Amino acid sequence: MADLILALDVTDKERAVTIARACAPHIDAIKIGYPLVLKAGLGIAHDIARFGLPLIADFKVADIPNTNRLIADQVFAAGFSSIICHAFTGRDAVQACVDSAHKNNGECYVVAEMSHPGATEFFHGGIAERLAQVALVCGADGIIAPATRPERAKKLRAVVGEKKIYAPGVGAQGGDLQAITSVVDGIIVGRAIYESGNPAYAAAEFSRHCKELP
Ligand code: OMP
Repeated sequence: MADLILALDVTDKERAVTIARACAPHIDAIKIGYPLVLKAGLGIAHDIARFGLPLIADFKVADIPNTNRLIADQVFAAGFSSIICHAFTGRDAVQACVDSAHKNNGECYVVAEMSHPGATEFFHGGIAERLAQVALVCGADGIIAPATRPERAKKLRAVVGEKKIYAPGVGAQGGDLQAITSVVDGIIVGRAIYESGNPAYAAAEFSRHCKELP
């Protein structure tokens, strides 16, 4: 059983709100990031948060600690409940995001390994494991691991233990829903829901699989 997180990467504000409203009964959280916020403005966070679901800010924050803190504080002031950051910047930078999140009763997720084909160029060879270790040391709430490589998500599970793992890559990126759901705490799905003819139905179907599987 895993949570279903909708990656709402549409850029039209009205469409985003319509899809969020339609999918809300079937999903456990909504993730938005640069595509929607840069077009619709940061205020879109409040418009989406009113559907009552956790709202994840996917800005993959990757700056010096002070700038990370300034970014994260704005994210939580805007109505988000979680933030995603990178960890290659080092422990102090990740710690700034984690501290801001916890000060604001929110959560921080750290990218351990990405889902796209090119991610193997830098994340493999022990790097993802080290990034996951940074998440642990900093007290982050969880990591992001690839649904496109369930065997890697399993390896990262061995590093983070009970910490949450959210996995993008099912659907448009070709990840196998069945193979990943038993390994992680949540799957992140975008295009396979919001580009489908009936996003609410697609979300309900993903949700049914997420909740049915062990
Ligand atoms: P779809 O490929 O349309 O399902 O969207 C996946 C979502 O997850 C997008 O918002 C990506 O930016 C995000 N994502 C990845 O696809 N791969 C990663 O490694 C990390 C993320 C993420 O941090 O959410």
